[in-house]
Amino acid sequence: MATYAIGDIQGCLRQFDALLEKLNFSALDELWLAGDLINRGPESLQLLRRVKALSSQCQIVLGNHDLHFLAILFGGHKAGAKDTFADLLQAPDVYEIGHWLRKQKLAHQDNGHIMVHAGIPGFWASAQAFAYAEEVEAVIGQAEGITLAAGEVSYKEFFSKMYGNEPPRWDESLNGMDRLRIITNYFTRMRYVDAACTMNFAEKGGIENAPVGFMPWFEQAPEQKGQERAETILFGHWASLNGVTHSAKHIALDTGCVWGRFLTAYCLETGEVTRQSAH
Ligand SMILES: [Mn+2]
Repeated sequence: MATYAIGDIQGCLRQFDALLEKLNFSALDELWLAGDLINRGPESLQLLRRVKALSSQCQIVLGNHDLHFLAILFGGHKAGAKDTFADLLQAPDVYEIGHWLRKQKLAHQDNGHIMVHAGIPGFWASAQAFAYAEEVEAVIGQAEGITLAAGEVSYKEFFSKMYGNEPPRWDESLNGMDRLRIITNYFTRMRYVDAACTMNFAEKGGIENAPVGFMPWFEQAPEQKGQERAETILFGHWASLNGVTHSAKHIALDTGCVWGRFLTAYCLETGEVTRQSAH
């Protein structure tokens, strides 16, 4: 049995199927999917149906594009001009898919590995990061029709107020929607941060494009010297890294399949990388 982590599929069903075939993926193997399962690519609906059917063998973390779909479905937002999941929004099973998708996680860990879509702030110890992820998961994955305490955020309210770049940096005293939004932004949208872990959302280039005063999140030092994370972090989201982090503890899985490059699988047991060309 093997565990394969795969980066941003973004509706590239054909390449996903070809990659599984290349891996000889069997009923004994497990898949870790690093989010952004959909959007920009051609087959978001069929991809989600395929992954949902495989879900007993899948660990999934949500990416910004997955959350964007959920914000349209449950938060009253409209699709944008660049969105390519009209088929999904019109499907008879869209709510069944949406309710299943909103019960997925922001962070998953097992066997010395952590998977997130974008990253984890350097100054969050792993246990802390998982506690924050669970705060958001508890809201977005809420059971239907439960009674909320005063001040508690419903999943529909979360999806209606999810968008935004504020607050700009972490503060433990944040609460309500501001707290949920910044936790979600760290896990699903972060690329460059400054020393105070303020996110820069404008720059999307590679490591060498860091804006003045900013660094890739995975180069940020831990709060206390000697507190380096024990786990290896697997992440997607940052296609322009093209798999390069210069750090054995940070595995970048998004190699831009939807932009005509590759879909990448990383075997957790062997460290072997398998690639499927977009063409
Ligand atoms: Mn992303």
